[in-house]
Amino acid sequence: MTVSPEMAVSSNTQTLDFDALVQLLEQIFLRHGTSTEVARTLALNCAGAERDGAHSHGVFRIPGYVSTLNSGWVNGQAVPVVEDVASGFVRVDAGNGFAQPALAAARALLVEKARSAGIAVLAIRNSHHFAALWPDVEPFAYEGLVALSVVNSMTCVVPHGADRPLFGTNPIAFAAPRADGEPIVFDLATSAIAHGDVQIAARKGERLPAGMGVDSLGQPTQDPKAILEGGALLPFGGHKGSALSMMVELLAAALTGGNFSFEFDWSNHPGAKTPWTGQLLIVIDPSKAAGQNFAERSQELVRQMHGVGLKRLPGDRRHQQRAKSGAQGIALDAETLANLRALAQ
Ligand code: NDP
Ligand code: PYC
Repeated sequence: MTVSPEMAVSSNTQTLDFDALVQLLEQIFLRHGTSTEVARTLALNCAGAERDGAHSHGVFRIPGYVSTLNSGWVNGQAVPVVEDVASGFVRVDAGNGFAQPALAAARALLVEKARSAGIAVLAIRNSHHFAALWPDVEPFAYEGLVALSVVNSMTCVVPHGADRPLFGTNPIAFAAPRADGEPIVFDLATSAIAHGDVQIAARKGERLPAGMGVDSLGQPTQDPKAILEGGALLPFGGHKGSALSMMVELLAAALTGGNFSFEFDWSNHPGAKTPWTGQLLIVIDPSKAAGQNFAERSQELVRQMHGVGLKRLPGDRRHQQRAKSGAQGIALDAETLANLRALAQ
C-alpha cells in the first residue's frame, strides 16, 4: 500500500485518508522499534482516534509514544502471554508491552467465553495504555455484545478530601448494541479533565474552566501549566468521581495484578510517558438476558431520551466526525504532518 497523495485544503491544513494515516503511523512505530503487529495495532488505534476527532489521543500522542519507546521504558516487541484461567476469566501478561496487542491476542478466547458463559472477564497486567479507551469496547457492541473497560494511568489526581495526588485519570468506557444506529458508547476520564486535554490547553495558551485542578500549593487554578508543573487534577463530580476512580484502581490494577497508578517509577527513563499499569474488560452476551432483544430495548431507551429533548448521545460527536473524515479525509495541520513524516524517517 502506498501513501495516497494529500489534497491541500488550506495553506496550513492537509487531508489524508484513513489508510494513508495508518500507514504513516505504522512506519513511525516500526522505525522506533516495535514489532509489525504492535505497529499495526497502535497505528489503527491512533488513526481511529484522529479520524473520530478524539484529538487528545490521536496523533498528538505520537511524540510521547516515540520518546517512551526510545527511553526503553516499554517493550515494543513484547509478545503477550494469554492464560485461560476459568470458564469466565482470561488473564494476559502483556510483557511490559502495550495493552492493545494484549487485548488483540486474547480477544477470540474472551468472546468465546462470553458467548458460552454469558459473561467473561479479561484481566491485562504488566501493560501500557496511552490511548482512548472506546476503541477497546466499541467493536464488541458491533458484534452484539455489551462491554465495559477500565484502565488506570499515572498519579496526577487528588482523591476527594485528600491533600495530594494518588489516583490516575482512570477512564471508564462502555459500549452496548442498539437496534437502529451506532452502538451506545461512552468513554470518560474520572478526572475532571483528561491529562491530554490539559497538555493541549497549555500548548495553546488557553485557560481551563474552574474546578479542574490545583497548583503545586494545592490552590485551585485554571492555568494548565500550573497543573502540569507540580500541580494536580481533581476527580470529576467530587466524591462521586473519586469513588469511581478508586474503583478503577481496584479493577484495573488490584484485580489484574498490574501496578496501581502510584506504584511505578519512570524517573530512570527520561522521555517515558506511558503508564505501566493494567486494564480490565468485562464482556456480556445480552442474548442470555430475560425479556426482549437487548438491542431493541436499548433503542427504546434512546428513543425515550430523544423524546425528552436530548439532542446528543455520547458517541454521536465521534460518529459524525468519522463520517466527515470518511467523506473529506482526516485534516492535519501541515506542521503536524511534517513532524510525523520526520519521525517516520
Ligand atoms: P470527554 O469529557 O470529552 O467525553 C466523555 C464522554 O462524554 C464521551 O463519550 C463523549 O462523547 C461524551 N460527551 C461529551 N460531551 C457530551 C455532551 N454534551 N452530551 C453527551 N455526551 C457528551 O472525555 P474525557 O476528556 O473524559 O476523556 C477523553 C479521552 O481520554 C477518553 O477517550 C479516555 O479514554 C482518554 N483517557 C485515556 C487514559 C489512559 O490512561 N489511557 C486516561 C484518561 C483519559 P463523544 O466521544 O461523542 O464526544
Ligand atoms: O489523558 O489522562 C490522559 C491520559 C493518561 C494516559 C493516557 N492518557
